[in-house]
Amino acid sequence: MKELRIIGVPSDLGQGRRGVDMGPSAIRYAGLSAALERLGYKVEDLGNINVPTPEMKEQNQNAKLRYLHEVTEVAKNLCGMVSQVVREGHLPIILGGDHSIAIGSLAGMAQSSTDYGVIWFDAHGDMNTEQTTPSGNIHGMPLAVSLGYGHDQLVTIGDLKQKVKPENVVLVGIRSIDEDEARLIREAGVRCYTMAEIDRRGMAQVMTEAIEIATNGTDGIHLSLDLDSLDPMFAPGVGTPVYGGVTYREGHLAMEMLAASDSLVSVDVVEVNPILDEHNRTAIMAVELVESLFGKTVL
Ligand code: Z70
Ligand code: MN
Ligand code: MN
Ligand code: MN
Repeated sequence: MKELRIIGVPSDLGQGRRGVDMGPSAIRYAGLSAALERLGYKVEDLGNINVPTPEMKEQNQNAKLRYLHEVTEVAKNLCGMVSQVVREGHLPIILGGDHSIAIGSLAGMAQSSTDYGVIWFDAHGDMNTEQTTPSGNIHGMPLAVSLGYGHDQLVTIGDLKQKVKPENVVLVGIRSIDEDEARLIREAGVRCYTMAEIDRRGMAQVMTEAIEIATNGTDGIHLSLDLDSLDPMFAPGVGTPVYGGVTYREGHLAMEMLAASDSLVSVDVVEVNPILDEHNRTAIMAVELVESLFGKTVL
């Protein structure tokens, strides 16, 4: 059983709305470490990465890549920390923060010499570039960046330009894609399981295929878990809720199947926004999903 290392990344630089920087606190307060220890893991919390405060920064930002410089610095720091954790033989649990932090997670994993696939659990594709983004928010771009598409400063973090092979990447839970973003998803050749396909074929079949794709020829799976993948009924505390999402049980089933596959090498838990939440339920939901991911069962 690998030891677990928690890394907090209190960043809201990748998106427009403040509050998601408090995500790591909210998830810790919901009892993450204790829950994992109850499952028998040795857990060490490495604390938070230093993230600049937007109010300290000049307003004169690139409108298509807001806070590019700051997002880059955070990603570089996280990259170093993640690769060190993995080289020491431990499994990193990275707490966001907005989804832009996954740029650093995947760069760190790529540096660690683990060959991995990615399951990107999200309402959104996160496959925008500065050419296609409607918002300029970098949290809409991290999967594109990790596949080598986007601003040079972002794609060159860490050693390799392409952090993961597209044939080992799957999107799950998708129901909101921008027009020009759709083209890149098709061109890049990543498998996209929309909510419509989950409705039709069921989460069990979708996850069987997703795990197969992400493990094919790799050493394991990085799960990038955006809490807005869930229906807002179960996870209201997110910046961009989208109706028609993954249900409570579908979410747990997906995590339970990942646990059973025994292939997890790293995980991000992102986009929990305590300001928009109700009594911390989204952070509690995040902890419950992580418990299933690390093997919690009823009996
Ligand atoms: C939109 C954009 C997004 C997460 C929202 C939204 C992207 N496609 N990603 N929430 N996690 O602005 O690029
Ligand atoms: Mn996302
Ligand atoms: Mn490698
Ligand atoms: Mn999302």
